Amino acid sequence: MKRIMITGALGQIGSELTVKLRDLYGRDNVLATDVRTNDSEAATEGPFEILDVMDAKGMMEAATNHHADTIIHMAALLSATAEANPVFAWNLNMGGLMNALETAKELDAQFFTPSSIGAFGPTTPKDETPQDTIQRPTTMYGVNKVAGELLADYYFHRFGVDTRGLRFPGLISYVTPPGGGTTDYAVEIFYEAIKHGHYTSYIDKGTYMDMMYMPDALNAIIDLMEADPSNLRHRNSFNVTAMSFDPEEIAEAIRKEIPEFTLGYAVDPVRQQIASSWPNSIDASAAKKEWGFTTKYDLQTMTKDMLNKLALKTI
Ligand code: AKB
Repeated sequence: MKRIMITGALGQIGSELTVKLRDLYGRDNVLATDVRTNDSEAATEGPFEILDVMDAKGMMEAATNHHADTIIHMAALLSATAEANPVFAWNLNMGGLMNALETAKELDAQFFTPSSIGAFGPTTPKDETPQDTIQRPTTMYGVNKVAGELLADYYFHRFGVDTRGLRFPGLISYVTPPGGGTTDYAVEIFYEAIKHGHYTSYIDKGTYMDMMYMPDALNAIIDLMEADPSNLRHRNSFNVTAMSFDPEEIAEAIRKEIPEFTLGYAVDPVRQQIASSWPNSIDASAAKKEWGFTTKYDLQTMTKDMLNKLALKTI
């Protein structure tokens, strides 16, 4: 049975991934860590430790004591927060990643960390962005993600660490809200639709970005980590996506469930500029070919599920 340690376990992905991994591999085999704690299932229903990913010694100790054979490194600042504090973002995103890779190297552990559509930039082909293409991002987050992909490849080639990663699009979930991302509007819109029947978008109409529903994202992580390494030509990181839409299209999907829903705009120049530098839609064919990536949810099925689940939460 795997022995997994997760960093950033109380974040948007980590809080659901921890629960799913405990269901799959056994509660006590999954150590959740984060710089803070709360009363979520990830923190309270299984092994949990406070860990700052900048603390290399603390990370090594936690992983060694847990006898970890798999490190899942999720702790990072997202794009908008990183842009507001670029020096801190570099130190946290790169320092944390380096410590996690060193831990995986010392313990001969398998390694996963997410990259992002943020690893692309304005000179990248915008439509059906290929797996292997120009990566000259113009955000600190993007710079961190490209450097992180290269670093993870380096640890594979130089030290034989079994590093794997996914370039995630915006992830949509009803469980834990994201914080500080550019794609967060596509989550907020559902909360506001339920609460007020109206949403004011900080991303402008006509701005297309890739998105995926959280259950598909969690399955993608698990499937990639379980994939036969002999089939992997790429490692860090695979393009994955389920859909691409602009604010008008997601509003239209919501209107099929809540006909009176209205959408307005108050565009935030910082996040709009980030969004405009990212692809409209990425090509996930390498992930499909090399380890069988699939998704279950499209825009309408995700919208229906999100609204149903959020409505139940607010009762
Ligand atoms: C963000 O918007 O920063 C993230 C991402 C696409 O990596 N959701």
